[in-house]
Amino acid sequence: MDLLLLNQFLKHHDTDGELIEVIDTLMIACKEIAVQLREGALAGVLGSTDNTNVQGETQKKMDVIANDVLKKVLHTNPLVRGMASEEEDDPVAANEQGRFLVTFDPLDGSSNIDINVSVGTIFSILEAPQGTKGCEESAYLQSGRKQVAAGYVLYGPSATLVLTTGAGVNFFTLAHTGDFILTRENVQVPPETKEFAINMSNQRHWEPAMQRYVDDLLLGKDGPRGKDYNMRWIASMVAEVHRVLTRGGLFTYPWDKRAPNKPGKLRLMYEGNPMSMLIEQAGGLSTTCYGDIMDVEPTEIHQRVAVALGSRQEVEALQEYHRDSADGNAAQLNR
Ligand code: P6P
Repeated sequence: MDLLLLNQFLKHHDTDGELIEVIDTLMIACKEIAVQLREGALAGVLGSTDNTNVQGETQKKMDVIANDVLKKVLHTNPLVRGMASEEEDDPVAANEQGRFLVTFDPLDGSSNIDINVSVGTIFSILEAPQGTKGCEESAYLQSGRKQVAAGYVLYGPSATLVLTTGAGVNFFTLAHTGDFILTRENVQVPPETKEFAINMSNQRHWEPAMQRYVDDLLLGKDGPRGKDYNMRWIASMVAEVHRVLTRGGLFTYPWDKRAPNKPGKLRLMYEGNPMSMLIEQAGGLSTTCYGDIMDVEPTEIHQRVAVALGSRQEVEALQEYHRDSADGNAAQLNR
């Protein structure tokens, strides 16, 4: 594989020039976030603030720093009309004539920062509808099928950009030179897996179909699935999805009865949709358990969604358990 810089790769693949400019701007912000994270305790960026965000979650110092960096840097690009962030109650207007809208989770998995476990910035890029303003929620309420690009920067042992512009998924590793360099091209999710990721402590809250599905995984080769499975749970969606893209697997955060009126915990616009575009572009599936996530028509910017994504054959098996199940629940609201 040629040593290709991000910009060279995108131009070589005839990516829309203005889209490349927005991706470049996002990477300026992510490189700054990576620097702050690397400094960690030395820069005094660990720990929490006294604030809670619109999600009702305590904001980590790095949540606020990452959000501020992304807002500041994206404002400098006239192509950005506005942005919606997990850390902002309302969308933020940037440049009135901008062509694009950007949604992001500035630092997914931030509960892991203080224990030095991988976190990441997840982003989704949409075209701004004619005549809308960057501060109008309605401008962002587009299904995942309308995304023109999606990706994340995983801040792990290496900082890695995983990106799709609708023509496959590619990995770019951040070099000491400050360049993102192509390190994996046209990534494909293996169709089969023996690895699943779910927070088992919620087992008693799941709908029966999910309980039956996981019970059968745990029966291993003696059960109906006929093979032994391994389990992972990092509590950082961006790290779980990276594992799934890298070696296959199934990641799920399903609906549960702790919040029966919410379809799930994860957010559609800046977690579910961008991750679903990546997974589908890499040959996997991404579902609410009752329908494709990217077919969900959003009604509010911070709405939540049940998520089950990864290796095609495993997601199809999970869907079978739900198809057979008569006991519906809030998750079915997002068929
Ligand atoms: P729990 C992180 O807060 C996050 O939004 C995802 O990145 C992660 O998969 C999930 O929540 C973890 O949730 O309930 O296991 O802490």
